[in-house]
Parts: sequence; structure tokens; C-alpha cells
Amino acid sequence: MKRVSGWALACAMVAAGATAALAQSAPAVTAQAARVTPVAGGVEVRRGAAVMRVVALTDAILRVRIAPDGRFPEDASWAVDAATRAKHATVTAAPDGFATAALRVHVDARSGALAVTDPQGRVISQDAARPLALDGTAFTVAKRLPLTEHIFGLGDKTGGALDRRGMSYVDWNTDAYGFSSSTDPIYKSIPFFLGVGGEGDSYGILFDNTYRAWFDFGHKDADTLTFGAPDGPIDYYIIAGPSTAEVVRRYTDLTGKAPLPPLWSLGYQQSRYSYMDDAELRGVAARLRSDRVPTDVLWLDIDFQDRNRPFTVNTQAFPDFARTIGDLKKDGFQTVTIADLHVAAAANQGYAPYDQGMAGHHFVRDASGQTYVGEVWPGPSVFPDFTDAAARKWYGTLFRSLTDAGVAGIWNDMNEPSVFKTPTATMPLDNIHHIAGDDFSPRDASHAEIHNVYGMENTRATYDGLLALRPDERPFVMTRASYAGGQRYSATWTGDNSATWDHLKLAIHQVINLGLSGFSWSANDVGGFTGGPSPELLTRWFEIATFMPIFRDHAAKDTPRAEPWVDGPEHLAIRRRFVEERYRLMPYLYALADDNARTGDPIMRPVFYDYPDAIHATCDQGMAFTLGRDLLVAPPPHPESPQTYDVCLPQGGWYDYWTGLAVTQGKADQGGGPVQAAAQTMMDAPAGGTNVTETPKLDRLPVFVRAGAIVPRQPLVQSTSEIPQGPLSIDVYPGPDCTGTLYADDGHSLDYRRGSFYRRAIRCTRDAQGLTISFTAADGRFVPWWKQIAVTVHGATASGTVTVDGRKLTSSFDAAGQRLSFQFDEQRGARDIVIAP
Ligand code: NBV
Repeated sequence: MKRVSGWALACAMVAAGATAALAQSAPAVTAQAARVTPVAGGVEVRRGAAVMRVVALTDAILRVRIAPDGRFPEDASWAVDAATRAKHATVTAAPDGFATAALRVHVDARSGALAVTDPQGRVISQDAARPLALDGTAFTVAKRLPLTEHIFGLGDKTGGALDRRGMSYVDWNTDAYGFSSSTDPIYKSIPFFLGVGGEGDSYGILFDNTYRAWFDFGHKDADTLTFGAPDGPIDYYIIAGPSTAEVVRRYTDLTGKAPLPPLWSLGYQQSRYSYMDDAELRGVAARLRSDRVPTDVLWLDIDFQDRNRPFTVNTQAFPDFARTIGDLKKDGFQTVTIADLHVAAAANQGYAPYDQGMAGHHFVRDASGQTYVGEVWPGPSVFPDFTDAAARKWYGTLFRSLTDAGVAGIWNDMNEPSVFKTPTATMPLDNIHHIAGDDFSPRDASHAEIHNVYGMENTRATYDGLLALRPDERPFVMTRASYAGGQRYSATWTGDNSATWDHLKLAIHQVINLGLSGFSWSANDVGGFTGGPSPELLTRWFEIATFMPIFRDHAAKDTPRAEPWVDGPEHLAIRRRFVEERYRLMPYLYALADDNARTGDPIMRPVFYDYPDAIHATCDQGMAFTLGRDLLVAPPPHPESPQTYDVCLPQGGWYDYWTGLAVTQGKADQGGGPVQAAAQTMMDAPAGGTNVTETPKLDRLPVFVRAGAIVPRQPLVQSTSEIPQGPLSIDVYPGPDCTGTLYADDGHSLDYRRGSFYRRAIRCTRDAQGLTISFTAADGRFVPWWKQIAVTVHGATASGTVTVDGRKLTSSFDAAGQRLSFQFDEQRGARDIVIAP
């Protein structure tokens, strides 16, 4: 094991004004020594004119700022709020740096190079031999990249794999219509990445710089990772784990949690560019209901507007818009409408967004100070100055016409911003934005600085605007462009993907990496936006999207229809069966949403998130993921191929989701009493990892349940607005760390923040008495819809006596299905259910 005491650096932190060439050749011996002095929460390191400050915000989060000329730029950020940045952990001074309860920070006395270790000396992050290269205003920071380390995060960047090691990327929000799995940059810039599998386990780096940043993860040099930018602050955070989950949670402590979304946004969502008129929209709604495909949301794309002008309605196509939306709502459909950020440059035509915006000076200016006009869907358009708090506030008021009509959520598209007929596909870099509000001092800023945060600030204006208009409703916003921290305002989707198998695979990687980058609520256009999916591709996409955070079917204009019924009854039946499964799983999904809002744990996760050894799995895990900790979804790694494949199930034991039978068969039929056999085996002696061989079949998606999971489900409904009829069901899959959570609230308001929620933990334990299932008392005052709870214990090989708080219950035993089932009345108090031999 490599330890950091006494390591020698070959080169130095480069002094102010040095060029990249100098940085590469400057020998350490000629460099000046570094002077390390303590400051609140950390140290300041001076070397020549250069100053570096390393401050611990918490025990496990360090902020590193470097001023090559000794002058720090203003301390302000779009990603990390001022109160969080102002935090200081308690630190202990050390001769070469300092320590927190979780970290040791070492600064090399000669060069000023930085190394961070855990208290045992295991390296978490360490400067490379040439830690900083400067070239005018441009800079590149270099860190060592151990050979065992894998890289994740960076939002929905493309690449052939989940792992970003060996790749290089640029952050520059770009309208990437028709992107492929090697296109970069695309829509979003989330400058946060995680290193997993290095010596000190997992860590993350947030590089808080809004310019056109670059990242290299061992692409140029296999054992070096670099990040840099052409301008802006050298300002980054090192977030320690040691687990991946701790890194992600701490990243969302820094940049904010995604708020609890409305329950309806977890349902199936139907979209197309565009449902052109009232009849078409109502027709789609009616067909979804008559074909019994549970659905919650219908989306209206740009054609619902008058001449593509945001905040208008084409009244010829939708003669009574509010009535249409009201009728759909009665039938359980919410409507989300698009609102592109640009505003038509339509002076004196009664188009308030333009007239008001001009009067209030709310638009971005060109280099000469005139309102910038660029061409987008409405023709000549102007662009709200979203970095200005007054412009955001004004923009937020524009949603009134839509909320008054009953629109439930807003779709922010084109907000990279995309501009037509320009060589760069966006606005000129010397356009002028005004910054006012937040912790920035008021000033003008170039588009080069603002470009990557423009989309996020658009979503912020939308989110805050919706909240101001409907103060007690959870806003639902979905965006294409964003920046680090954008999850506070908006869900996202991966833009204009294609109807190919390659894109189905890419979508899994994108949504997982978005989740690791704070965006837990992400969608991808199910079926692909461009092209047209084959029946098999669309069916497979439905199956997989069933277990993804947001499930929206969307397709481009002039492409074949992609609604669930378009390929005939057999495909429809499979697609329906999966959508129905998602609705049955809603209590599990909603409990994950609650957990995510509080912890930052993603909804869809890489398998190694909860099962760290999976990072070393020998199976092709290219398509595998988990939904929460408990469900492992394992589509074919080559989704179009009929080849058999192996699924590597992490150690601990698993059940087949569809049959409920234990996967570890070895000791499953030893018999001996109620819920023994498989259950006992799994609880007492966690099985090692298991390989399961699967043969792809179009109507089957292998899904496994963790031994130890307690999964709540509900009776089928056609939308989340329908009250389920019958009991809440709870499936207990005995095993180690046997837990589950129930969460409920009204699904749409902010009352849950004032105590109107229902949350309780369920555990199962095994002892000499048998199996005990314990419910904690319910927290909160919300009264959920269920009156009874139906429990199924899986892995049971014999019947048993079931008692609830000492009272005997009738139970039924299914030997073939290895299931023991019983039911009891809901009550809020703590209760124990004992299943005895
Ligand atoms: O608003 C139309 C489309 C939309 O359907 C799509 O989802 C966005 O990514 N939009 C892009 C603009 C036109 C794309 C060709």
C-alpha cells in the first residue's frame, strides 16, 4: 500500500504567469519553497506570487482555490450556495497541512503539491507530477489516476461504456440533435466526477467553473486525470467517501437535493412532437384508456402554440385549451407543456412576453449593448437574462396563463441556448448577460462565462415562477440543458436520441451517470427521438424504462408513430404488462423518491453503488442497474442479440422478481420449519455472488430482488390519481439486513414538509422463535389510502403460525411458490408479526 509520508515530487505548482511549456519543464529544485499557514478550517499555501487555499467545509469535503497571481476572484457560485461555502470543519493543524476527523491534507513543503489521504494514509486524491499548468487565463489541474480507478459522473456525457476512464470531454451546452454515442459536447455541463476503485475507495471532484471546461480521464496519459478551463476560477471540491453512496450524498449536500416530485411524474408519460390539435390529443388519451395502458401525463410540444411563440396557444388547434386540460385531468391525465426559453421578437403585436421584457430590460444584449436577436422556432427571438434575479422573477410570471389553464408541469427545451443559422449553434461569446442577485456582486458577464449555466438559470426561473403562482404545489420542470446543482429546480432528459439499440444502451449509461451527478430524475425518449423503432426495440425499451426514474415515450415529427399500440396486440400486451408492473411498484418507487429528496441517493444506480464488489464483476454488466438498493435489472448486455449471457448477482442472496423464488438453489430445499430453508440460508449465511445464465426472450426482462428486501406494492390503477382498491401488499424476501420503507403523502402539495406524510420502517429478523416482521410506528400525520396490509413471505418451505401482537392470523401456504401469505388491518402503531414453526 502506498503511503503519502515523504513522497517526492518531480515538479512544482507553477508560479504565476508560467506557460504550459514552462510548467512541463520547470524542475522542482529551482522552484521556491511553499509557505503553509493555517486559516479557519484549513491552510493557505503561498509559493512565489501564487496562493492556494484548502479549506474543509465538513470532515469529508475540501474546497481548493488557487490564485496564480495571488488575487482570488470573487467568492461566488451558481452551484454551491453561500451558506454551504462558508462552512468550516474543525481541523487539527499538522506540520504539512491539517487533518479533519475523516481526512489528512498534506501539502508538499517544496512544491505546494496537494495530497489527500484517509486517516490510515490511503490516498484519496493526489496531485500529479505537474499539478498545474497555466497558459494566459487558461489552466489545467492534473491529478494521479491509479490504474485500478474507474471514473463516473459528468452528467449524461456519451461514451461507449458507463465508465469514463480513458475518455476526454468538454463541457459546453450544445443542441446535439442526432448525437451518437461518441458525440461530445452535448446538452448539459455537470462538472462533477467520481473516482471509484482507487486506493482510498470512492471520492468525487466538483470543478466549479462555468467556462468551456475540459476533462481528461487517462485519455492522453493513462495514469493522469486532468481538468481545466480557458478562463474563470481555479476552484474545486474534493469529496471523500469512502463509499460511492457517501460521495453522492455529500455532492448533493453541496449542490442541493432534488426536491420530492409530484407522484404523477412517476407514472407513464406519453409525448410526441407534436400532438397537433385537440382531437389528436383527446384521441391519444382515449386510446391509452381503452387499451388499458396506465398513464399519468400527456405532453404538448411546440405546435400547441401560436406560431411557435412561447406562452401562447394556437386557438384554432385548441379552441378551448383550459377545457381540454380540465377534461383530461378528470380522466386522470396531467398535461405538461413546452415553454422554450426564447421569446419571439414580435413588437407591438400584443405579445406580452416581448413587450414586457423589452420594457423591463430583461433580455441578453449583444456586444454593442443592443438587445440580442437570434433565430429560433418563432423566427427572430430574444433571450431572457436569466442570471439577473429581476429578469427571472419577471419570466416566472409568464407561466400564469398556462397554470391558469390547468397545465401541471413545464418543459424547458432549447436552453443551451440553441440558436439557428449561426456557426456555433448558440449566441456569440461576447454577448452580455447581467448578473444580479445571489452572492455575486452585480456585474455584466460575457456569454463565454454564462453559457453553461444559462439553461440551469432558465429552469430556476421556471421552478420559482411555478412556485410563486401555486405556492403549495410541487413544481415539475423538465430541462434539456443544465449545470451542477440544476437538480434543485428540474428533472432532465437526454435530448434527441435515436431509435437504435445502441441508444437504448447509451440511455442506461446516461441516466445512471446523471443519477451519480445529482440528477436522480432523468428521462430518455423511450423508443428514440429520431428514426423509428422496430417493434422489438420499442418493446424492450418499454420494459427497461419501467424501471427507470422517469418513463416518457417521445418521438420526432415525421417519424413513425411510437405509442404503445402501434405494433399490434402482441407487442401492446407486453408493453402494457410492464407499465402495469411500474404502477404496482409505485409504493416502492415513491419511497425511493422520498429517500432521494432527503439523502441524494439516486433512483437508478450502478450495481456497485450498493454492492461495491460489483465494480470487479466478471460478467458484462453493460446494461445492468439497480432501482434503489433492492431491485437488480439485468437486460441483455447486447440488447439486440439472442446470445445467452451471465448476470453476476452480488453476494448476499437474490430472489427472482417475477416468480418470487430464491435464486440460490443449493440449500433451498433442506426443509425444517416455517420460512426456513432458503430464508434461513440467506439470513444466516450470505451466499457468495451467484452467476445466473439468461437466454434473451423479448417478453422477459430478468429482474432480481435482494434477499433482505421488503418491497411494497399496490393494486393496479390506470393513473396515480386513482385510489387503489384493496390492500397494500408487502413482499418480504428474507435475508441479511432485512428492511423496507413505506412512504405516502398527498402526492402533489408541500404539506409533507409540514408533517403531512406517512413514513415507517419495516424489518425482518430470524431467531429461535421463527421470523419476526416488525413495523415501526408510522411517522407523520398523513393517512394513507390502504386499510389492510397483505404480506407475502417468500422462500417459505412450510406453513407456520402467524401472530400479530400475540393474536393468531389465518395464513395460506403455497408450497410450489414457496410463499406464505396473510393479511391484517392497517394501524399506525409499532407492531410485530411472528411466524413460528
Ligand atoms: O420542440 C420540438 C423538439 C422536441 O420534441 C425535442 O424533444 C427537443 O429535444 N425540440 C427538441 C426542437 C426540435 C428538434 C428537431
